[in-house]
Amino acid sequence: MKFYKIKSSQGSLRKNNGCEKAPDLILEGKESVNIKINPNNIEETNENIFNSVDEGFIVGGDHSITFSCFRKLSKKYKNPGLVIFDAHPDCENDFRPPSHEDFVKVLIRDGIIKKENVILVGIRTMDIKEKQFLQQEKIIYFDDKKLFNNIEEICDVVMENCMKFDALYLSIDIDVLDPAFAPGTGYLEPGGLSSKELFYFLRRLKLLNNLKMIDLVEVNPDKDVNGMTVKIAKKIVDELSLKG
Ligand SMILES: [Mn+2]
Repeated sequence: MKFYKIKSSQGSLRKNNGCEKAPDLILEGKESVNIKINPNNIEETNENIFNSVDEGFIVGGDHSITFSCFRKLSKKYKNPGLVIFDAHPDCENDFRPPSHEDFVKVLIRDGIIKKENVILVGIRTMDIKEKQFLQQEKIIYFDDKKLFNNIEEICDVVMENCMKFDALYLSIDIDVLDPAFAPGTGYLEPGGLSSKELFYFLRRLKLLNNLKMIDLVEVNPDKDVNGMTVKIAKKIVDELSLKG
């Protein structure tokens, strides 16, 4: 599997400065492609991402990088889908260029993805505008209440939906995990998945033949405790990139 580093926190609205340090730590010892960043120009960074990234595993960086990575996948396939593990729906505004709080809404509004091809897992904090957007647009999402005691059945539903896509993009915002497991990130949201629960999902999702692109974002080494978030991030990379 090909690895890419996107060392940028430019789309984090200064709320997760430091997450640009994560790729070097998480992909330590793995041969990877460094995407060129212009720290003063996010539009140029986004263009570089779009031009340089391809199928494989991408480590960020803030969540806005998914916008350009998914855009690339959408040029190669007719019916790509996106499964996002995240505490937040990232549908707040539709700023251009999109920030890490908006990129899902912008992907939908700009017609880069069909709204029925978006699946959100692990949502537990959203503002009223975001809730209305998800409901109006009938976006498939599984919040903390739906997930409670129901992980296996929800995973069945996610898997069934994913089989309809000709290419699958899996995006993991580390804040989907409970802060007890992953404290090194920008927004600490209690009530998240345990690492065991996340690994259950990932072990099943990686069996899908249409899985083409994966990203892992929002890990912030500056906010980490005993390096545990970086460690779990490394395990996520290994789990998804190694066979068996
Ligand atoms: Mn996010």
